Amino acid sequence: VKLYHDKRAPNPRRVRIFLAEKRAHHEIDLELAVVDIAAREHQTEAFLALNPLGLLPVLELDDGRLLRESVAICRYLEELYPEPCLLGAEPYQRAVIEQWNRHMELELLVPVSQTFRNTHAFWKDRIEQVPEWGELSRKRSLERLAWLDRELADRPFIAGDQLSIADITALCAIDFGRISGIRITEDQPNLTRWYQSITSRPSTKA
Ligand SMILES: N[C@@H](CCC(=O)N[C@@H](CS)C(=O)NCC(=O)O)C(=O)O
Repeated sequence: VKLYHDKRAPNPRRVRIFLAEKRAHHEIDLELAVVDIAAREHQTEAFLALNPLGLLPVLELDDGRLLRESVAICRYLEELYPEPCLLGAEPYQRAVIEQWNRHMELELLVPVSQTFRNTHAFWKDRIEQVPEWGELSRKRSLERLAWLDRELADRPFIAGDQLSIADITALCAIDFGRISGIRITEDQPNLTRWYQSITSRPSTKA
């Protein structure tokens, strides 16, 4: 089994952290293969044969079957390797985790990524940028960090009492914000406490 990833991109990192949490409990035979976005390796014919969208991550099974979309890959890993449970153990908990993971994707990772794509020089000759949309997305990202700080006042993790995929998505989004100057601020104690607790986990170095 092979996971195609890029070392700096947030979506592949979500899967690497998820996998590292699983590897603390299970032997998992999985090889990492770098596809460097900066070097445009994701636009080569060889990679487009794996994913015509040219997006990472992609999981390739030993029999050649392919899976893309971070959450689909994580779901597959969760089914094969149930410990620790990161997608929820019973119906309500599974739904709540899905809810929070979608919030972290749509309310945080999307605006953070849109800020980077539309304001950063890295994308200048790669995509058509709309700087105004980038600035609106920056504003949205900062508003969402303030909202998340309020949400975390009454619980240790984003979807409740236990680590879940929602924490992994949030961490990858927040760390990815740095390149665009989007950061947790000093007046966000709950988010700061959550961030310190999450980053103390060895998996987050993945
Ligand atoms: N929803 C997809 C998003 C995949 C995605 O946007 N990947 C980015 C890296 S974080 C990518 O490959 N970007 C290359 C590009 O936009 O050219 C997932 O979760 O897998």
